[in-house]
Amino acid sequence: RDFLKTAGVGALAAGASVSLPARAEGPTIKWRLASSFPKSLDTIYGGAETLSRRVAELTDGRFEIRVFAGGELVPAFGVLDAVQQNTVECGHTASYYYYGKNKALAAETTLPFGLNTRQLTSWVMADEGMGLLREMFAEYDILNFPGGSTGAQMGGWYRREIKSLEDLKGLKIRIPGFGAEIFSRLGAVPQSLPGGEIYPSLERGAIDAAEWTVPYDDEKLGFHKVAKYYYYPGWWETGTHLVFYVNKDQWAALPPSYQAAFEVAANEAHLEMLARYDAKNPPALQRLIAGGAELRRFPDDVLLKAYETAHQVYAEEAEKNPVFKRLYDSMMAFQERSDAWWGVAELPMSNLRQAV
Ligand code: PYR
Repeated sequence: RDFLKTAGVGALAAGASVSLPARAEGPTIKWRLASSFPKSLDTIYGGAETLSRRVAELTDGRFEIRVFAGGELVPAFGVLDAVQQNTVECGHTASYYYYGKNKALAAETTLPFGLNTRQLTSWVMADEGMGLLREMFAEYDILNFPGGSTGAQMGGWYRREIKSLEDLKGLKIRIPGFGAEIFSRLGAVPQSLPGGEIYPSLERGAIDAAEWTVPYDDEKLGFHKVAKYYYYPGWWETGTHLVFYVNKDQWAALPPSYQAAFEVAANEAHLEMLARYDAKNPPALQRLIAGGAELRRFPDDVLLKAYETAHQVYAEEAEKNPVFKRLYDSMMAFQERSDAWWGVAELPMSNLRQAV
């Protein structure tokens, strides 16, 4: 931007004449956005702030989106209902919080052992993902937009060490979406809690373990103070996507240039969130380990059984849920093509760098 300012001054100084076209006046529009996330998590909650700031900048302040944290306007897991019912015009959330309504919604966020973040973004933006997702969300009178990504997540914090599948029996763990269903089939007792409510439950022993996202957030939430073992890989969150929801009628009432501003700002928020996490996670993980967190890989029997169970769950769901089947088949076909390419270029390259 400084460069543009300087270039502008130079052009004027050189005597170029600049005539600005008259700006079309747009209406003043004020929206409220209900987030599922707590304000303390600047990166994930910040996705909505970026959207709001950029939309305002792109419309000369005429389109204002006020952001409310999880629980402020509506419950953290009430965002889909609130946008569908037009209680708020838009929201920022993770669709797998609505797993109970339709498991297909969870596929928009992430699937255990599924696509990584880049693959999921590519499926959504450059393959058939967006078209299929828009069809699904039309049933809720909602339009979905990319809302950021955490990248691959960690496997969470455990008070007790998980040495084998046996150790999952009866384990009370906070975990959302398909991950919760798989953990339950492995003998654990999953709990559904919004981000802002996890720490107090773990601290008072109401749960034995909790997963949220990645080291930068996990450190902020303080899980390391009450559970020592930090597990990887987070096989149920291979590239978690957040999402902006917009009520269909509210969207239709926007001038096209405001719609374009919203789309541009959502895309920027999507990219920016992942870039921030990728920059902030490495030092956060180092700090956590230096502070006493014990990093552990899930045992092989857990990973193998979880993989097998995930595919059983998908097969059962695809059998009875045509919306899920369409999304799942498309994602799996994409994953097969994409993995073949990653196996040639990205993976060997990063393996080589780590090995030398
Ligand atoms: C979670 O709720 O677990 C997320 O990763 C956002």
